[in-house]
Amino acid sequence: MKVFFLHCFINLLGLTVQADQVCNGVDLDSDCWEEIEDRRRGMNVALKGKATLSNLYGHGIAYNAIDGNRDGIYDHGSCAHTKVHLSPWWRVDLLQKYKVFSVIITTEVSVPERLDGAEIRIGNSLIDNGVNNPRCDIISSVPAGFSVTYECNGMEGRYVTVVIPGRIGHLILCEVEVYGLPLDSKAQ
Ligand SMILES: [Ca+2]
Repeated sequence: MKVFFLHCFINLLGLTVQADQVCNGVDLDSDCWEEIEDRRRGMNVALKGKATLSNLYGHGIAYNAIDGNRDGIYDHGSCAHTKVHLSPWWRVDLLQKYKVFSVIITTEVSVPERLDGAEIRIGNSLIDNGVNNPRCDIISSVPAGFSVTYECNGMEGRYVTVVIPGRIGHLILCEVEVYGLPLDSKAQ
């Protein structure tokens, strides 16, 4: 047991917070450690994706949410922004299927409540722009300018869609990070 724990600790230097989140209260000999190893190898795969949104407001192009910059001030040019309409959505095409462990959302600083009730959808379908793919989580509330992690527990898919279902409004996303591993690498 001691050797196993030491092995995990060495591999996770600098990532102990992440380890605590995953394995808190879980026996050290459980599958939990395998999950941590998966997370350690996961990268922000959204950076290499192609983003799109339901329609464009101002200079808030879809790419701004995957430009690697969490700046939450819209005028700085790093947030994606739709016009006001029913069920606005934003989507990133990861270009291949991934096992997604988590999604980190950074909201805009002045009107973060506009994101309340948004849903994170992950899957392989583009029907209805991917808004009906399996749901990872609902964004209940993100403090202004904060980045919040949503655990997706290895959901599989090529497309990650954020949608505000059934509400008329703007959708503003300053950064969407998707941490996962290509499905092909999991099979090796
Ligand atoms: Ca950004």
